[in-house]
Amino acid sequence: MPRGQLILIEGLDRSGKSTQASYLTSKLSPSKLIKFPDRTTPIGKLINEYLTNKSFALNDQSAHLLFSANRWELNEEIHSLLNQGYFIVLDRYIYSGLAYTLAKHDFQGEGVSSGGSKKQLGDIDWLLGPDKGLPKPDLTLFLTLDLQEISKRKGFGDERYEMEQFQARVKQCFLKVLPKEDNVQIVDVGGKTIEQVSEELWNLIVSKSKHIQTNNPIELI
Ligand code: Z5A
Ligand code: MG
Repeated sequence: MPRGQLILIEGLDRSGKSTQASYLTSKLSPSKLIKFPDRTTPIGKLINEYLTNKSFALNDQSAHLLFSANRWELNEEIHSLLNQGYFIVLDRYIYSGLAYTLAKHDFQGEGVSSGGSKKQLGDIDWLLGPDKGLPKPDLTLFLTLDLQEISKRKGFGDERYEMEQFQARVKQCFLKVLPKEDNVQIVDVGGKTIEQVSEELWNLIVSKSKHIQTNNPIELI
């Protein structure tokens, strides 16, 4: 039996990832939505504390490793579902891991990052190290939009990284770390309704997913 497909919805803060990831999951069958960070696991609970409580002290390297460890917590489940033929829709994954930590490397603003040495935060090999061996997405759809539009969206500003200046840095870092491959598509969602974005993403999935080699095992990072 051919394996299922691993489809990643990545993007900037408030770009509509969760809205679109649940819609796409409902259109695909059989399917499962997996969101990172998964705040329900033992490590996910620590991450939730880190994101929602700005006085929760954790150095940047440890925070980076926790986000990766959270992905490893779901590794067996992802493999098992793919082997059963499921479409898995991921809401954030390794590129969020890379971009947010890389953005801290030379960011001076308050409240985002810890003190201490930041040398490793600018080293992409170091950043990618803990994710090596995780399943590699078959298709990545990256949602981007203008920063002014992001900050107007509901809920922006509640958590640790949600400030406009830092998000500008994150945007640059995402564009730096996203592989320039045909199975990584950048979608500008600015000024589009939820329904228009859904249609665009669905069309991309339909056109790209027929080229995914589901008789081959899933590639690893
Ligand atoms: N993080 C990290 O540092 N390292 C890692 O490895 C990982 C994550 C995996 C929490 O993530 C933080 O973790 C995140 C990165 C970091 N920090 N930041 N910033 P999260 O995924 O839990 O974050 P969130 O709180 O769910 O926000 P979000 O994911 O960025 O939002 P979203 O999912 O992209 O958007 P949404 O919830 O679908 O929509 C937001 C609002 O906009 C909502 O009111 C929608 O109705 C509205 N919306 C959506 N689409 C549209 C359109 N097209 N038009 C108008 N309004 C819209
Ligand atoms: Mg979300």
